[in-house]
Amino acid sequence: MPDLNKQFNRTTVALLRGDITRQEADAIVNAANSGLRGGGGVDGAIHRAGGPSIMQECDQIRRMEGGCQPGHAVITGGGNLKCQYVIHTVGPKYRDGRVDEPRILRDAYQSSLTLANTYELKSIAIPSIGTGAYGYPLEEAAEIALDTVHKFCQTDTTLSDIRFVLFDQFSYDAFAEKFAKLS
Ligand code: AR6
Repeated sequence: MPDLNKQFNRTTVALLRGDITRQEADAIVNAANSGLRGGGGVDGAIHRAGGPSIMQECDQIRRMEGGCQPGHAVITGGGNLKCQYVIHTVGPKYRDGRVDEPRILRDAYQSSLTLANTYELKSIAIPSIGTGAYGYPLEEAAEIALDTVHKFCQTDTTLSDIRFVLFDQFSYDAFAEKFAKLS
């Protein structure tokens, strides 16, 4: 299946299928929990592949700031990963779509991108936040993810390479369908 990409302003946005822990980028984004305590899914994979230094930094952030609220983002080093940083963000736990889930999901992407910009990063790889253990319906989540990134690219950003790394075919297809409609 081909990687898809489009140019939005000065940023190339790409979709690819794969394991985000294998990506070379300035930063990869983690779909974490508010306690920054690790878990399953992409979070588990990142801590396993990245080694213990990432959790040590998460422990420190928890002690200093109490963790990371849904919709917010924090940054650590990349440990053994092929990235300098991991940006940890927290999506909403999906209930019925009426308790602020869309805004929180949008904020999770926006906070991650803003943090990348603050660190003057050029490349970032992002998974589908919230659509695994947290249960966000995939099509709606894909639309929010891509719309947030699309709008972000209209701002003055240091990011020239934003990659969505989708783990499974369902996620890739859902993102690809929404991506085709963006211009
Ligand atoms: N690379 C890219 N995407 C992945 C990978 C990977 N290696 N592994 C899984 N995914 P989830 P959430 C996809 O559950 O819904 C954790 O326990 C996965 O197929 O990782 O935000 C945290 O600690 C799905 O499409 O994140 C939290 O407690 C997407 O990543 C909670 O889960 C998101 O699934 C967060 O849940």
